[in-house]
Amino acid sequence: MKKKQLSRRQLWRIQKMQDAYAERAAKKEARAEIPLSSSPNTTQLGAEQKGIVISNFGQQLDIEALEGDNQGSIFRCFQRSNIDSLVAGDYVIFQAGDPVGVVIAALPRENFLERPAGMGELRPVAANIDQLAIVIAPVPEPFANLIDRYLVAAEHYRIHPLLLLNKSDLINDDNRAALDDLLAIYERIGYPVLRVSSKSGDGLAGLKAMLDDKTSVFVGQSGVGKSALINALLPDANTAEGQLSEAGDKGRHTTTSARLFHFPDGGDLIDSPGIREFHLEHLDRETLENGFIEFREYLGRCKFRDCRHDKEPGCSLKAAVASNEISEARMASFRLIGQTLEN
Ligand SMILES: Nc1nc2c(ncn2[C@@H]2O[C@H](COP(=O)(O)OP(=O)(O)O)[C@@H](O)[C@H]2O)c(=O)[nH]1
Ligand SMILES: [Mg+2]
Ligand SMILES: [Zn+2]
Repeated sequence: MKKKQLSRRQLWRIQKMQDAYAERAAKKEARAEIPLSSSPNTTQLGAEQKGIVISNFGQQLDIEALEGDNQGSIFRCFQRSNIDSLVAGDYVIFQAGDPVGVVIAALPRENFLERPAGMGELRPVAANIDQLAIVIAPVPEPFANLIDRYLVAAEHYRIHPLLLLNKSDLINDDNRAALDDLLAIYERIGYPVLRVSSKSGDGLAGLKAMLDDKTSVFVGQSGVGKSALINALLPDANTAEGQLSEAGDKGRHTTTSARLFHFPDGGDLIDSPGIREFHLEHLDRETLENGFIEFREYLGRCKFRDCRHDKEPGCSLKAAVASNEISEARMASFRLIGQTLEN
């Protein structure tokens, strides 16, 4: 039974993707906006229906219908001016139209990612994200501190993290012990860890299963194989082109807006180079402390209420490090990130 359901679902996903590609290809200049003069003709708008934001181009958005006869089709839409800025992954109520429809309401978000927009402002970049795939590799050598920064952000934005060691084909006797030690820290505190290779295909089936039914974002330092992994999972390279290629974005001044993709085997990806930059500077100390999930049971137990878990006597976190309940490396990361906070 399960198997049959899965393959039906796969076929539906693939059909949906193919429709979307065909539509985009037909538009030729998919990025070119429909002229503003063609405002929605209210007499030709379809029924109100639920949709999801695929991408926001500024003045216009691509909305995919989630129900009705046109389910799976993508519609170019304006949004009513009383709606706050919409981002990839947002659920909306919209009316399809030709050439443009209209978004009439935004539905509540489960969560969202945001980035600094200058002047101390933060702007949402993607919404309703279930999972953050933090990609590392034997080469370039992983920085525990960077992993910990992503984890703090994931906890803060309430997104489930997943550690992905890509390039498992490059694991050898020289690097195996160090990689195992690093990953053991995260396995021990309860984070899922997967070893995969976009090159050999090793572990990709397990990864696909983890992505199924979820909306994921991939992050990690340059060169770890994020694009290679995403391309292996989203086989139609043409779709990915320009959207997933960071190289293509260098030297351009426009920031490519985040875009939602459907994996053919299930699950969604929200991607754009900008979405992979997580910022922590605006977080407060309490958020940072809680971002280290294994610290939580010790918080509030230090001798001093305002303990910075640094030089203070009677620090419960330092005692936990001394007794090996908290990893030394995680504690070092915590201190390092703490130094970068604005307040
Ligand atoms: N050996 C090996 N190389 C890989 C693998 N995945 C990616 N690469 C290589 O790593 C380099 C960086 O990959 P890329 O996807 O551009 O990384 P990104 O910067 O994280 O997007 C490229 O030369 C890839 O061919 C893998 O699983 N095994
Ligand atoms: Mg890349
Ligand atoms: Zn303390």
